[in-house]
Amino acid sequence: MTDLTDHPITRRWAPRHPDRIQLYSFPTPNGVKISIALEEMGLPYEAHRVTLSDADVKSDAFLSLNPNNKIPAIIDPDGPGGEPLPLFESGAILVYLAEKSGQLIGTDAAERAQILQWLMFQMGGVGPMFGQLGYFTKLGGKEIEDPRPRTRYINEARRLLGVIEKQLDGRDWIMGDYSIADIALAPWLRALDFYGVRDTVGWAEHPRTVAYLDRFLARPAVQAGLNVPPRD
Ligand SMILES: N[C@@H](CCC(=O)N[C@@H](CS)C(=O)NCC(=O)O)C(=O)O
Repeated sequence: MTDLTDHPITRRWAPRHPDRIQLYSFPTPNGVKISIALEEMGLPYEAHRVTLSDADVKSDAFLSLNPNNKIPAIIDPDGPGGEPLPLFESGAILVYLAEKSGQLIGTDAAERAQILQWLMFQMGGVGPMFGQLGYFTKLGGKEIEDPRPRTRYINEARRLLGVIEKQLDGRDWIMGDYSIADIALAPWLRALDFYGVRDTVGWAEHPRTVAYLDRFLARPAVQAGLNVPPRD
């Protein structure tokens, strides 16, 4: 691909500003990571609304960008070597954007490695576990009578909250200065409210985590990115 408009996704979601980073997303905890990062880094972008319905995420057009049928995904028309770069998986996109902008990924090799460590903690632990808790509590799995899946994810969410609470002792952000690890983590903490499980997981017993989420939500770039693209 030498030009953004060569990519099949542009036939369904046409760029109005082909010089900007194209974001294909929906305002879920994974989706808003990227709009928030783009806002924080001041990178020009254009957001396209890809809903979670099969007609969108499982369309041939979207699968041409992410064969794993999940938002978010991007195309940077000005990728490495000036070539367009398509990318999916929110963690990979965050690292790419941080390296492109030279922001929010630490200032030396040790900080960078530890920021990536907390980013992976979110990607492999908090996201999947909180997501399953939401599924078995509020979404499709809430009618399932067997208590074991719900109990497992409640216990795991509580345990992960305990890890975060301990890490935030004496820290404003999860590792060093504000970084892509916070942009990955905090939207998932916010989702506990949406899933209606704050009391179940003992949210109020984690005061440093409560203050951390408030600190995150008070950032203007976070507020700007939270509803991008609009839900409807
Ligand atoms: N590991 C992926 C997870 C992305 C993900 O789970 N996206 C959800 C919305 S939050 C989605 O697109 N679901 C649609 C589907 O699975 O059909 C990432 O971090 O980008």
